[in-house]
Amino acid sequence: MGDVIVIGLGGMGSAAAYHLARRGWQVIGLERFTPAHNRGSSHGRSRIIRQAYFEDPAYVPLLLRAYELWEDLQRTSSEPLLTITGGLMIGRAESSVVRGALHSAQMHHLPHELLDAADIRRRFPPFNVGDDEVALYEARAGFLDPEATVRAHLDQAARHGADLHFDEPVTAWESTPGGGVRVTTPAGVYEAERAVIAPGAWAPRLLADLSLPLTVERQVLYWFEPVGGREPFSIGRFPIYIWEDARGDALYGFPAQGGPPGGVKVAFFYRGHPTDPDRVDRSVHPEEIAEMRTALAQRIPALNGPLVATATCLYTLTPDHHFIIAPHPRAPQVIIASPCSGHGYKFASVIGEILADLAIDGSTRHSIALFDPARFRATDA
Ligand code: PYC
Repeated sequence: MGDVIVIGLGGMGSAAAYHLARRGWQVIGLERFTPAHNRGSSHGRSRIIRQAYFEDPAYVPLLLRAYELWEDLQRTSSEPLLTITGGLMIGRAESSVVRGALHSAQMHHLPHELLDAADIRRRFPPFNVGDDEVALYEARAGFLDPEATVRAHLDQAARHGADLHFDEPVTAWESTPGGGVRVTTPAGVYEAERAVIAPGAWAPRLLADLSLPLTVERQVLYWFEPVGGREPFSIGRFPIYIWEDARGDALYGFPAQGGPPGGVKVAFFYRGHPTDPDRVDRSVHPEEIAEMRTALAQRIPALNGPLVATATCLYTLTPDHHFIIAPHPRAPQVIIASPCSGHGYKFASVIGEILADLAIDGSTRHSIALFDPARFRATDA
């Protein structure tokens, strides 16, 4: 067994630290903030998980393994990590969410139902769908609690001997002449045989040598109190959903979760603005709230009640919205895992396993060809 430094202990890094430590490697974990903090991309109490993946059927085998690993992690935790609620991909029949989800469901023989507008209104009354809208319903969809899952991975990593450091930002890393890695923080210099770099929105800085075409965007999350009470939005009655409109814009949300901050969470998918991760405007502006209220008034009028909370979070986007997971092209002892482009959290458990495979063996049984940074070779000079 060897030693490995994991840079970034958010969704992906905490999972990698756990899988590496569980396989007997000496892990040093370095995180710039506190455990399960709210400054990056792994907070806000809920993240959708689903199998009929509209983005690309190649993600489905990874999702099936991610579910197994989340269920394993759940057995170690006293907090609820994964809640199955059912999920709807709503839009016109030709929308990318409906068409893509159906394609993945058919290709991978995933259980699903196709609902027309009348079915959607009857089964899920809060959705004010148009007559030309349909949905793919998937009973196995649900949500993960990102803060609780990060805590669970960190607890398990520590239980297997990982040495986890918080409030310790990495300022530089380099390969050593012996083929290892040297990592610098304000508190010291660390050396190990291997490293996993999972920096989320700090990837453009920590992976600057690769000139990856990445954009970091600020996104807004909203929690509204339903007008007629939460019952129609309760788990068991109301699913997770992604709802694409005729212009291709999407709204997504969750059932009422219980616990802070209260209300029912909803957000726009991919309606962010570029930002610097160290200078994010964390206040939410009246015009942003008005934009969400306009969407709710049209689509989910019963959710357009008092606004109880807002939060901002960060997406780190590639041009094609597929991930980057690979050995560093010029330092194969360093594994890079990032930008998950706003749809990666559900994969954190299996990405942790993949990162451990790559760090230890240099290869993985999982298919990760879609995530090769060489697809951006023109900019990877
Ligand atoms: O991956 O399902 C998802 C998702 C929805 C909104 C943001 N991510």
